[in-house]
Amino acid sequence: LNQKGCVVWITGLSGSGKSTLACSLSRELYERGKLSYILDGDNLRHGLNKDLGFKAEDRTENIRRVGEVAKLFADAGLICIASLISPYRKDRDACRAMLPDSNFIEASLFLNERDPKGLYKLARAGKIKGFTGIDDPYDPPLNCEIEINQKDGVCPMPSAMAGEVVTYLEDK
Ligand code: GGZ
Repeated sequence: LNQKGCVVWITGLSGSGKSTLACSLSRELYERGKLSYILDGDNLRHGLNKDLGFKAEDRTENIRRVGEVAKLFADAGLICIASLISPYRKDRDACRAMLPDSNFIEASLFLNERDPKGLYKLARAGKIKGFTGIDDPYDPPLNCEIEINQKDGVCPMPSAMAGEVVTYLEDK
């Protein structure tokens, strides 16, 4: 393999576009001959993490497990793309600490709130309790490697967001 393993950890609120970025990034990497694998929070909750809910301890365990699996993929030489809300800074930092410095790249997504699944509406109506960003906390990263924000109030295209990450990885 002509690549070094690492973990690209995408954090952000529900609906911020984490899965979209993960897919687009994986495609861009494939086009450059780089092997990646996506660990998506929402998907893993159907299998590996199906015993976990959204209490603080469960979220922490969710992040810990995904961090461990991501480390295995990185050890195997893949670019592992983890996309989870991962709301607590201490949990993300614990995953960072599992890897050698520079092999953990944290990308924070801050796009204007979208609500494709209508979850915010339900949370605001009190029909989902403990929803991140409504009545459960989100600690934004303090100094992450990559920050993706709206530009002039416009969401960047998925390929442009992925491009920012690819550029970072190429520069490294
Ligand atoms: C946050 C929730 C909740 C609560 C269900 N809080 O946008 P989605 O719908 O498709 O993806 C979200 C997913 C979050 O899973 P993660 O494993 O990424 O979360 S964490 O990192 O916090 O462990 C959302 C849905 O689950 N969802 N209930 N209460 N998101």
